[in-house]
Amino acid sequence: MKITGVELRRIAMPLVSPFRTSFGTETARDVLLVRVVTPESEGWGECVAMSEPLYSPEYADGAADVLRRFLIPALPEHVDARLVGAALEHVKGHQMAKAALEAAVLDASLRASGESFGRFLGAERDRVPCGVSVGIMDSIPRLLDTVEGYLAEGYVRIKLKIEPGRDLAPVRAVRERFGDDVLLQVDANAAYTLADAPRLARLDEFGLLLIEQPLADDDLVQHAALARRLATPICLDESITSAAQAAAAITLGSCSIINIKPGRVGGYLESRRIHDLCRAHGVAVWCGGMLETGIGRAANVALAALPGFTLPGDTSASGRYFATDVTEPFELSDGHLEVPRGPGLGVEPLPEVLAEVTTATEWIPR
Ligand code: OSB
Ligand code: MG
Repeated sequence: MKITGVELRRIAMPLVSPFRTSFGTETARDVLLVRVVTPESEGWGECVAMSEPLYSPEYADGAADVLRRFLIPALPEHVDARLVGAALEHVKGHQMAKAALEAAVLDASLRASGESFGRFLGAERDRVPCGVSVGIMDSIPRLLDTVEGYLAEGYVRIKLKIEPGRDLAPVRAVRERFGDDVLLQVDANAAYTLADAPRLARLDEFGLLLIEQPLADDDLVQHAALARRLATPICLDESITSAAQAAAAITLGSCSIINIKPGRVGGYLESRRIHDLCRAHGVAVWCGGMLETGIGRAANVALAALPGFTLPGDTSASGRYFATDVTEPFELSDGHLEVPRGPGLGVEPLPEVLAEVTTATEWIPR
């Protein structure tokens, strides 16, 4: 497939409510979209880097820079979507930027051949069960109202963001109010240290599905030590940046569950390698989220339909994030989202919405 050029487009997407984690509060999503143009088709990729390097070292301006200067120029003139990863491998890091470019090339190529993302990846379901990630709130009554609303909408699993001091009380309150049957998990975004093990062990009594990324990104050995002291399974997010890191974490016993975010690991093909590895080792996986628009969501939902994704993901409906999505909205039905069936991602940006939210575009010819 010959690439004519690549567009980098920035869009500003206000969130329906502020999203607070242990690393900061988001009120809007500043998204970098990549559009690959070929003579036959075009393809879209969403870069999940946030505007500041607080969740990961990547950030949207940095991703645009590395795409423009190093990644787009490294694509061969005729590119096979399956070989994009290899063509970008000499550039270290920058997984989110690489993932967005690979996704756009894949989308263009699949649209040209008429195959859907899900079929290409090996999806075995036509819809996926959805969880929802609930930000840290100033008050427990507000948190309970929010959780109640999501349960009423049909979300099948609740994830509470936690941080030191805002952990035991919110979890206890949600259990007391909604009972032990609610699938409940927590996400610390690396806010604790191994010295907090006794406090984290107090979460054991709440029967959580998992605790996500309690310790720092590079603390695989300490996560293994923590895992030996907790009954609650440890799930890693930030620590898993590649299939090699996933293999190391499994070998060390750092986690028994992995959150797969395609952006964080460098793409959907690397995500599938992690899925295959985890499946072979009996490690459950689920699809994480980065507050994506419909573009990234379409691909995530396709990935989440692979057979090893045995836990509900952070693949929530469009309305969880945005009043108006850039694609036709993804809507929850009986706690599930449907996997798009059309060629490529099976969705595309709505031109009027896209124009309205665009803050900058840049065309990089080949
Ligand atoms: O740690 O999983 C995380 C959002 C942005 C950055 C990191 C995380 C999250 C979420 C939201 O938890 C997941 C989603 O609904 O997209
Ligand atoms: Mg997380």
